[in-house]
Amino acid sequence: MQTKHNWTKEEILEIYNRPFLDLVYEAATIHRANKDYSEVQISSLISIKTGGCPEDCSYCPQAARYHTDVDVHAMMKVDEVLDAAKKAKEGGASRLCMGAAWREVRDNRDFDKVIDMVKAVNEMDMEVCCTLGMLNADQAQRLADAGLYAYNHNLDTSEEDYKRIISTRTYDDRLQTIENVRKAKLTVCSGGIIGLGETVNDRVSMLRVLANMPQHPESVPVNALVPVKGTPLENQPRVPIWDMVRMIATARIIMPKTCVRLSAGRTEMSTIEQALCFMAGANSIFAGDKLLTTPNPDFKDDMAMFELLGLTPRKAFKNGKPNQKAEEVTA
Ligand code: SAM
Ligand code: DTB
Ligand code: SF4
Repeated sequence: MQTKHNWTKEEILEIYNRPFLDLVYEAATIHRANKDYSEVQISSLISIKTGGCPEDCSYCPQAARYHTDVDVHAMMKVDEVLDAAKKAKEGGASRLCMGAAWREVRDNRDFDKVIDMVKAVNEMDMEVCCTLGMLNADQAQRLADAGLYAYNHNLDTSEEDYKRIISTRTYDDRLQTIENVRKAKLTVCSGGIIGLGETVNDRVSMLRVLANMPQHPESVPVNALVPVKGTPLENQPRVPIWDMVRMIATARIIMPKTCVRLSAGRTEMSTIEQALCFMAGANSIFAGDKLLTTPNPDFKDDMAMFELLGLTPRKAFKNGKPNQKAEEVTA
């Protein structure tokens, strides 16, 4: 299937606003054209450096300027990360995503440590993902050389709405890092959050930026805001499940080969609600009892859900390693 990269806002808005069941039916039909539609990719998150971040992302419990209950933690040791990776693998995860509360990567001893972590987890035959903030081209290449599989860098919201949510960096900064990640031939994981007080137009605008990239991100996380006490968005109401399903279905239709990740917010969702998300084309999740700092359903419950819904965890490196592939990774 050819992917399209010249979507207009009107086209995406028309899809997003379709009658709910028509939208889900169309997304499910596209999803089912993929022979592996019942496979779900499982990633486990680990916060290798927690809290104390200089940025002002208004949703984030790790921003130093907000007074949240998050305990600041210095960099974890390589051995601790390996223990967590082992536990995640045993629980069924094929990918480990290491997150750091950094604005950007600096070329210092902490980055050297991350490189060691990437090498060691890669040797365990797990896909390794990092989310460390902004990267330059050399840093992206160093991560790729160490065996990194994917880099997560979310757009979070629309360009128009960005300043309301984050003022300490620009949309262009975000796009530049994604370009650096692409140049190093890493796979791209980039998506956003709904429930920030954005409009439908903002959601569509963000999806359009993702879908019009020269190559679609291999993974698009759709997060529902987890409102955290002490952050400016602590009183935001819970995102309606209908909006979550609409976002997932729209992403599935406009980026048919991408892994669409049902990300933060699952603890507030019933199994039936999650089933609707999988029906609408979600084919990856974060599993493990914690996201970065907030709770997530535990492995046991997720495996019971997989059993009930007839889903299977996807094996690591199903599409080869990023530096070996000639063409776009398929979901
Ligand atoms: N500091 C790096 C950065 O900002 O790219 C990496 C870590 S940051 C915590 C990764 C992503 O987590 C953010 O881009 C945002 O999408 C998501 N996130 C953070 N707080 C969240 C919340 N309260 N609810 C939902 N998603 C959240
Ligand atoms: C993504 O899109 N969601 C994950 C991961 N990428 C790094 C993070 C969600 C964080 C939710 C808030 C927390 O646990 O701190
Ligand atoms: Fe820092 Fe990332 Fe949180 Fe923003 S989202 S405050 S950059 S950890």
